[in-house]
Amino acid sequence: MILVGRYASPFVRRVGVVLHTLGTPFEHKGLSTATDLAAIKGYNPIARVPALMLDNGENLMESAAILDAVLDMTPAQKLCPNTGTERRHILQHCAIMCSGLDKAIQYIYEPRRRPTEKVHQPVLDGLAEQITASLTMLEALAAKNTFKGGTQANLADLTVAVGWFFLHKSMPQIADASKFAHLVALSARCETLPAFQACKLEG
Ligand SMILES: N[C@@H](CCC(=O)N[C@@H](CS)C(=O)NCC(=O)O)C(=O)O
Repeated sequence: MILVGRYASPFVRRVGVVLHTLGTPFEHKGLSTATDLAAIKGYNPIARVPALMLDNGENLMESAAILDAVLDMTPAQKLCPNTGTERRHILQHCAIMCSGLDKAIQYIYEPRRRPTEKVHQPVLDGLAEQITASLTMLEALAAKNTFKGGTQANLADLTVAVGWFFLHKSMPQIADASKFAHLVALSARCETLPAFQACKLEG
């Protein structure tokens, strides 16, 4: 298997962390959407990461669909049950984090991809509000001890920990540690795990 994309992307990192947690062997190609677009298109013509090339040459895209396939190929996995209420909750918690992350990526791209005079502050403010809503929902869940993290981590714990780490690093004014204490604690319980250490952010 080949995982394509830099761990600076939380979507790539959550796939890398899951692969390491499961003990699935893979090669990591840390290609950047900023500098390696042609190479990335060889794996995903839509030029987005993560992409995962399976050993049979099939290319997968979108972290949720990639992880669904990876878990399906790992029958003994304990990160997410195959059916039932717990599965629904885990996938919803991943969705809350990934929705916030989608908005965070837009927040980062907005000023980079437009001339300065075309950056519209109300758009950025709206995105910041959506990112905050995602974090507020997750903090409330974390306060109820939803995310065990550490060696008991499930797919949602791993995703939320990866997401928080990215958001706090890239936009601390929104992902303010003083407002999201339970997410900070979850992150601390996860970042020391070997799977997280194996997927350190580049640069
Ligand atoms: N929903 C996607 C989001 C992936 C995503 O936003 N990837 C970014 C890097 S963090 C990317 O490829 N950006 C390039 C682009 O969308 O043009 C997933 O879960 O995989």
